[in-house]
Amino acid sequence: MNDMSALHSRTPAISPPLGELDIARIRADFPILRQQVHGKPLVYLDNAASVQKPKAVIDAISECYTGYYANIHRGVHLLSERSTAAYEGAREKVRAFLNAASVQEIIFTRSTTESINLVASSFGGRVVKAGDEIVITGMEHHSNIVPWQLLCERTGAALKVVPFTDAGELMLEEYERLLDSGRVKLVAFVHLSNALGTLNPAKQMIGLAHARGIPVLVDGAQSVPHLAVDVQELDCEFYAFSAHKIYGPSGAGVLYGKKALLEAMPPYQGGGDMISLVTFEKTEYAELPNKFEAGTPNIAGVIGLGAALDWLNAIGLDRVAAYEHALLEYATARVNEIPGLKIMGTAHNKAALIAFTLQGIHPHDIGTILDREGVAVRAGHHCAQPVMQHYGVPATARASFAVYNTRDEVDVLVAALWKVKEMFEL
Ligand code: C6P
Repeated sequence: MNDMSALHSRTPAISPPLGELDIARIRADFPILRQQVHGKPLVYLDNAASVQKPKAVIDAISECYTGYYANIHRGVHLLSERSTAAYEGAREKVRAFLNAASVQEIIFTRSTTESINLVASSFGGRVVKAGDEIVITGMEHHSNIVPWQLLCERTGAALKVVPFTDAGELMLEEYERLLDSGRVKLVAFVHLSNALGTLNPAKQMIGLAHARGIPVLVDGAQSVPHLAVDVQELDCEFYAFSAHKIYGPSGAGVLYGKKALLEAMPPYQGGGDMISLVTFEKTEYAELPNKFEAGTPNIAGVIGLGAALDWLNAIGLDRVAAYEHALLEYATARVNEIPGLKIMGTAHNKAALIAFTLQGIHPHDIGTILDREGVAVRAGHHCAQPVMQHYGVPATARASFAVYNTRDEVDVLVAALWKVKEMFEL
């Protein structure tokens, strides 16, 4: 596609040594960043909620709709063939990105949320019975809590929760103790916490579950834009993420699942494109991955996700991770200069974000004043209310980073935080 050839022709220019990225060049790919808000240059630090989109992604979506859009898997006409090829091409890009063994293991959904609900409903509905247990952690997003609670309500199973320390690290001895009950049917945990920034030891946790024959789902919503993920190396049974957090559009998501498990699972939803034969007596389901993709999917969104992965691959996730790590260290040191500022989540292994409170000032006031300075952060419970309950706070403010953020922007954030303090001390 044209946008991709344009991207690849730019690629050689984005190749300084590891960790040294040409951020000005990367920022130039994001039209939305070139604006002022309230008369100040936009400093977008709400990337964990949703990240901005590079022009390559916007162009890929626009080209789909202007050049070759049609429904997929159905038509014998040229546009349908082209749309199908682009959509299935994106599936291969996701497979390669995760290093999955087969495209049959890549299911397109609407989001991380839908991917987890799919597993809870289809896998959970078949495997989980009264008296069984599901293990999650205390730092989950609501998307990785509520689907399991619904499953437990339906089946009579129980939800068990791995606690975490005040630093925001999981208590792994408690995790092992919970796994040892002999009743656990599935473990589901977040790879990178959206409320703390903790990077959990996924490989170790999966190994501990597998040693007891327990399958594992990993919520990768926050991790995929910040670190390279290899599902074969991790050996997890399921891995879920959303396109909109990895420079792609909203409304498209991914569920990776091991083929043998997906084959044994019943469909999640019924409808067009997920069958091989329908009669009123009996319906036969389509092969993977179509069995789990009922109805017309988000065709242009999935194609946009493919373009996002091309864009990110052209930079290289190792270099993204090294750059963002240095940026996070700088930001952590700078915000720690502010008296009364407390960071929630000081785990040894962290990435991508800083969640904090400022003594005596509500996080919503922090967010509102920062906005007047051009700085976009999220203030609230971040859909992780149990994390707020752990620290006894209703909310935190959260600055979350993407590869286009700079030290200068961190300096603007810090200056704006001093302003917040001044306003409240008057
Ligand atoms: N977190 C945040 O501001 P969806 O909405 O399905 O794309 O992603 C849900 C989700 C699941 N797991 C984790 C760890 C997440 O961070 C999120 C989304 C956003 O932190 C919006 S609440």
